[in-house]
Amino acid sequence: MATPLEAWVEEAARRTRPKEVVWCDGSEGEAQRMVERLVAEGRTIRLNENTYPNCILHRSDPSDVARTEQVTFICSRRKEDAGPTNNWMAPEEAKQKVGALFQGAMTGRTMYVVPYLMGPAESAMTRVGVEVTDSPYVVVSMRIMARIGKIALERIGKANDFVPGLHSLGDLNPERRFVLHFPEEKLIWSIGSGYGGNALLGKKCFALRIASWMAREEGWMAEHMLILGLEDPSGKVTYMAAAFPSACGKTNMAMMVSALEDSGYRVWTVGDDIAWMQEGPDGQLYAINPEAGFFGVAPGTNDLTNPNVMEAVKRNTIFTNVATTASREPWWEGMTPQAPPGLLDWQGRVSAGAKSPAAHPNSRYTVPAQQAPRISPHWEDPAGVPISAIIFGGRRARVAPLVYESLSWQHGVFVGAGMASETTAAITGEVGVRRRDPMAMLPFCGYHMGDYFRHWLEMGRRIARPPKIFHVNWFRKGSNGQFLWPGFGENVRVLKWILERVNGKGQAEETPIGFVPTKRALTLDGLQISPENMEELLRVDAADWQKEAGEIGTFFKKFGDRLPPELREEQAHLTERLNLVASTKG
Ligand code: SAT
Ligand code: MN
Repeated sequence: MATPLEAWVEEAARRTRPKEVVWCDGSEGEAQRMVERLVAEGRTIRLNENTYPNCILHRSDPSDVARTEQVTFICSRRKEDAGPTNNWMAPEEAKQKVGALFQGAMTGRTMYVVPYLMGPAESAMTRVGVEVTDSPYVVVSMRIMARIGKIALERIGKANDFVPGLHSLGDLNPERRFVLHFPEEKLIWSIGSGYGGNALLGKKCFALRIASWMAREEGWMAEHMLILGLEDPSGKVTYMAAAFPSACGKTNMAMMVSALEDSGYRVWTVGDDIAWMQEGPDGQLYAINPEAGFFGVAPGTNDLTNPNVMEAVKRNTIFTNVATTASREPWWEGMTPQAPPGLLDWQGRVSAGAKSPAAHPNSRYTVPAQQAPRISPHWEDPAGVPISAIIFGGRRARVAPLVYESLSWQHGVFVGAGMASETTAAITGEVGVRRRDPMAMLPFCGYHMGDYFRHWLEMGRRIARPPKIFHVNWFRKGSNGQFLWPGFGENVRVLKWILERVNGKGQAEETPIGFVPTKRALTLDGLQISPENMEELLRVDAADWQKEAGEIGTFFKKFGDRLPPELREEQAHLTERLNLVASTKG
């Protein structure tokens, strides 16, 4: 008798007709054989063995360089369960239409079976997935991003409970590219892309879209959040989780080298992209990082913005779509002030110099988490780490101050639900347009977002000691168009204030949008910043916020009667508080 896993793999093979089926064990030898295949295929090279040992560069198809939200679907039985923010396709229609594309899609290719764990091996919060794929690049990437092979098979053996994911490169034609989620079946189908979140099915597809559905059913949370620990001078570590849209600096923040190290504030990395959280026995919210590696944006990364990752990516790293120097080292815009001579661009052509970027704006490094110099000793703790603060944020050139604290959990949910950010190169489409991105989950919530807000409110009522909720904005600009805040390691100054607020200290002024630090509350020693800039960074402009509140109200209309009434109330309260300020001033 075949096990359910064997039966599913056989069915996948019958459909896609590969020339062979290889079960991956996750070993180093296997990874080296995959790299040999990749090199033979011609789109992958080994980098300089002396300076970047065991590192490769993969050049993806030029039409396949970012996540494609327009071809990402939630295939729930009922359309309304996918909600207004997701693309929806009926499950039968999806199976027919995309099933036809899978028919014989692996002819002449090898099908790899990759069992994987999302979460530390010993954790009760950990889940199992199995991805079958015809891409060796996906296999070597999954080996870094998740815990693959034997370790996962053992866990399936016991419970026979896994999320299957069928992936094929197909013909890489964007017209025939689909990323499908069947949440009721807990099944993923992806065809036509070999890139990042489209193809590494453990990441966005499982750990966010499918997991968010499971989390609502089972009473936990699957969130697009980094996790970090902030150590204070007494040695105590306080954990925080932060949600920012793709390519807004989650990895840099999680790996931050604190500007306040000398006074005893250090940052420990737990995760850079996804948090699975559940209430612990002591009534606090506990988080695990379901991933085992970082898939970070390369451009802009350097010894100042993220020295920890610069150190981490010097070995055992996969680079995707970066440029290469004459000595076969990776390079990207912002790595060094000047482009080195003899550069090849991300497609392997002689670089056109300043005319177009040598590295693709969404080029990436894929690096094992344990190589991070400041990886937390608790990053694989089966119980997770207790979260004291949840931080929302985005890229906002205007309006949102550097930091503010919500007035309550319910108000914090409103803050998260009304979040907006300017789009980045992480997704196909226009860059720099502002879009509402609730909890940074717009592309990742696997069900109706109105129900998702309700689940957040419900969690707040259930958790005995819920974290405080904050909002940050590192990206506010002055009238000259320059960033007002230096960002990166200096962001620890904001985290320090958040820590103080968590501990019932930290000076704040109550404004209509929440608690904003007083002028003296932020530790600014050693930082060159003018008092005017500081003032502008913390300014809450009533007129700007009236407009913002109105836009949030319009956005909320999308959710119809599935919008929890609490959020409509919060929106009305914000408007009232703003009116009050305007009338007392006027
Ligand atoms: O390509 S991914 O979806 O993994 C990266 C991102 O958009 O955050
Ligand atoms: Mn992400």
